[in-house]
Amino acid sequence: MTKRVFSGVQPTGNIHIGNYLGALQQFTRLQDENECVYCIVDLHAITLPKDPKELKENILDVAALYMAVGIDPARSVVFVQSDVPGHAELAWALMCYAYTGELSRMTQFKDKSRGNESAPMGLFAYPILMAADILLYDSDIVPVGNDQKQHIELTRDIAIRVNNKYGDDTFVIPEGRFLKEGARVMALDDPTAKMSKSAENPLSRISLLDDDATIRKAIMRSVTDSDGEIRFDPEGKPGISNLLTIYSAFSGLSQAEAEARYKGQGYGAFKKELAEVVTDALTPIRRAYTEIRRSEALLRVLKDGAERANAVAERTMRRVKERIGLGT
Ligand code: ATP
Ligand code: LTN
Repeated sequence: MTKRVFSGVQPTGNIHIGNYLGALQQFTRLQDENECVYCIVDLHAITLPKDPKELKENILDVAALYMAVGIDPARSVVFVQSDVPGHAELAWALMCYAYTGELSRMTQFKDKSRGNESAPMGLFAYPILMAADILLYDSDIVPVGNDQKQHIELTRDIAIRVNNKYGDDTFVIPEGRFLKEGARVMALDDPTAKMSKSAENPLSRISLLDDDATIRKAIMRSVTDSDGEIRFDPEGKPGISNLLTIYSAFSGLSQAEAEARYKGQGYGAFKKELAEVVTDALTPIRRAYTEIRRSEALLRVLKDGAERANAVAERTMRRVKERIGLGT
């Protein structure tokens, strides 16, 4: 039986190789054997302040990037979250079954709100909207980076809770799909923090659309250590281990093979070759992106995607409302 895959990326700019290796790369691979639905989650993006013009552009940027990395709109549904009303509608219903206690344990909320009393309610409720995204499409598999593990667990808990109350066929219980390598790419300027779109220092990440010179600069300046040995040891040598992970993800060599190849060599030589592997991999993506982003077909893809997504979402909403007893 074909399975339903669902995932989303926020249109918040600076899509980086962490997003690519943790999530996007899986999206394309999963298309071959599954029915995939890939969303640009703009409702999630407004949990933190956004400039309206920039947000509109970023939505189209992510759509074009989806296709540039190989998501095929003829096979997969590609759409924008706010074009399908079911997301917000189901999120409200789920909010009535989620506990404030479990939400206040979400580490992403704690990191992003830092105890600030004027943190937006939407930032707190963010994981419930994510649960609604997933459950709306009866999704079986959710490919994401490691940082989303807690949100996937919460989604499962809420779905099971609702099923216990209203019947086991109310929601499909989804599973997260995490990669072994690349599921958590660390920042180049601080290998103890995850690579992030929102970090201030642009050299902390490699964005998919960076030019070759910028990529080289970020890699050459990346923080390592002073013992000079190329060895995979995430605890003791987080910088070098992160670079080895990136190398192995882009070169196709295993981590052990990459380590063996550079054993005894200096960091400088390794970084240079890493930059080459990364720029070689990103050049075709950047080229495809530029073409697709300019093309008029992009908006058509999103309109068609929203219609297909909406058909599934409406069916689920009818079922959920019926079970809960909502509506006329
Ligand atoms: P920010 O870093 O600003 O919090 P983000 O990149 O985490 O943003 P999303 O756009 O929602 O936010 O992430 C899209 C996908 O990329 C998710 O599946 C997420 O798990 C994955 N991802 C994000 N950062 C990394 C990373 N450093 N390593 C691996 N996967 C990542
Ligand atoms: N919270 C996710 C983005 C996201 C998502 C989803 C991922 C929103 N809705 C549904 C998978 C399924 C993040 O990566 N920050």
